[in-house]
Amino acid sequence: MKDIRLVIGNKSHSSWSMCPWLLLKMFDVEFEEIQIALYQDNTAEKLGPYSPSLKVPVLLHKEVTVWDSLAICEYISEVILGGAGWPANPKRKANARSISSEIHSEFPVLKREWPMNCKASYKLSASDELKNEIARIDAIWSCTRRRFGENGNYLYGRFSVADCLYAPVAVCFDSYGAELSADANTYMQMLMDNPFVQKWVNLGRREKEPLSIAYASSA
Ligand SMILES: N[C@@H](CCC(=O)N[C@@H](CS)C(=O)NCC(=O)O)C(=O)O
Repeated sequence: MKDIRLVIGNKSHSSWSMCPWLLLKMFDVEFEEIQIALYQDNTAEKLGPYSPSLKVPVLLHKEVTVWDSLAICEYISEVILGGAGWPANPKRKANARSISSEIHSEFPVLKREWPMNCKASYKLSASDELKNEIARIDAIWSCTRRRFGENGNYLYGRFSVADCLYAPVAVCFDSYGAELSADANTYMQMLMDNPFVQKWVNLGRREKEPLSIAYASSA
């Protein structure tokens, strides 16, 4: 058994699982992936031994259990990467933590109306509420790139936890054809070209549809 184990859900739909998975992959950390199919009759029974919240993702490291995607990314950065998951400069780190918390806790309309589905590739219209949320994300991406992105293609130049949190958003925007500014579109395309994002999306495309989602989309 490996020292680090990450419990995730279906790659096709589990946006939160993607965040710590991408962080571990980008920093070349060896880990064991434990995948549990969501929305099945036995999902809670299978998650029970690992997850206090009965949700994914969960990180198991030696005697420590961490759940909730942002807490897991914080733990990985601090304990496994020696802090390298965040920009080193305190001002940039504070900014990166703010935009990561914002996508984690806000944007209810995006999460409800345009949920991540790696298999989806069709234009969806956006309600006015959703357009406002997309505009806010566009501003976050464009301003962060302009202010802090001088040393690379990611939000703070080199890859950070903030990019992990926004990678599932890029998948949603790409799937449903979000209308973005040129700068935000360039960042979205760059995330979609990341080899580990591509790997996640391709594996997600090959998965069987979770039952409840299959019912919902055929109703
Ligand atoms: N705030 C949590 C949300 C976790 C969450 O909602 N996970 C979903 C999959 S992406 C889940 O486990 N759903 C199963 C369920 O609700 O039964 C996080 O950031 O990790």
